[in-house]
Amino acid sequence: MRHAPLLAACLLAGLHAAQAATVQVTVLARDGKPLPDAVVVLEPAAGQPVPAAQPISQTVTQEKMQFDPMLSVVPVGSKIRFANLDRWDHHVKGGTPSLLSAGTTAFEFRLAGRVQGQTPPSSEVTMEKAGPIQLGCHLHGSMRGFVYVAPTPWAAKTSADGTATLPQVPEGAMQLRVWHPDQLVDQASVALQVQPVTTVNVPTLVQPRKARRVQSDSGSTY
Ligand SMILES: [Cu+2]
Repeated sequence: MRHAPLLAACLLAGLHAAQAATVQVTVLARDGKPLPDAVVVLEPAAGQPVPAAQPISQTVTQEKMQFDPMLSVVPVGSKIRFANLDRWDHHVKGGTPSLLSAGTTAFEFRLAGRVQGQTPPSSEVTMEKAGPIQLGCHLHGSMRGFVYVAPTPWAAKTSADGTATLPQVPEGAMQLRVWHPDQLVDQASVALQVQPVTTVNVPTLVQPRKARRVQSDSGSTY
């Protein structure tokens, strides 16, 4: 009889650990509008173990002078294959945004232009370190892309409506981190108590580049 409450507590704890929640995040721009292409990452609270995510293989193409997808989110250890679909050369470079703007690259290679009927020239890079990687091209300054290397299995990018859904998240205390290619400063992470269905709105100070350009365009007509 004395052991019954303890047993019940253990069963409850076991059930609790097995629960997986769905976390829906809505990220908002500085003007309050939904912010697409924001990366949302959940990390366990301090002291909790971080389960490793299964690395994946993904392709980022260079086509019509653009990286496609413009932003990829992959777990640490994933492989990105860069494939040139244009008929002309590209010289792909990548590194953390601060390194790249200082002219230092973590990797770079030239990909010859695609020849009709042949496999597109490509090269593969393993993403060893968590964090954002900016992509560029030595030959075409307007080319810009990003790979966000996530430290946990719970990461995604927001769609056009500013939302991202993270499935299979364990319940409990988590830190929510938000990153955006156009952010000027790091966003503070948000403490989150994950429950079976968790929705959270994250306002940011990010003004996406496209919107800024529209603003300056209209500004020039004054
Ligand atoms: Cu190029």
